[in-house]
Amino acid sequence: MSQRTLVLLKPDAVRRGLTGEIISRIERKAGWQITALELRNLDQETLELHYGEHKGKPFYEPLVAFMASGPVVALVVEGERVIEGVRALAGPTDPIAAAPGSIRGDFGVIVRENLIHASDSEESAERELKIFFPGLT
Ligand code: D4T
Repeated sequence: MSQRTLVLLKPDAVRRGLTGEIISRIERKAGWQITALELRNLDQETLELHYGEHKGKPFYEPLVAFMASGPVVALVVEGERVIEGVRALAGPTDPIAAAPGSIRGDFGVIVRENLIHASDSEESAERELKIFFPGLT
């Protein structure tokens, strides 16, 4: 089943020069295509829309500040079971719990700076793609 997902390489990934490494892991998956890619700074409105479900939680304000602390790379990736697949490449939210071999497991230490966001369901993908790439058909 071909799907489309939103991927964000977070400011820590950009600052640390890991975007090429992470994108190449995505590109190596057979048949997946990167159909949009942009380096951009995220404004407060975009971040509130994207992370609205976490508003009110103790980690929300520091999370938004971190996500606005430098540019991110936003990508659209398309392909067979790509929503589940990019989440598997990323590993779980806590990088210490993430298995070596996953992006978070290989490069991350703290939960907030976990390098990558990837949509977690078809509904999230649809919602998030509208926020980040509203021109997409
Ligand atoms: P994202 O949404 O960035 O792909 O991450 P996850 O899907 O893996 O995890 P999430 O939505 O639960 O968390 C969003 C974002 O918040 C940061 N975070 C999370 C944090 O700083 N402290 C916390 O305790 C949690 C749970 C990390 C990812």
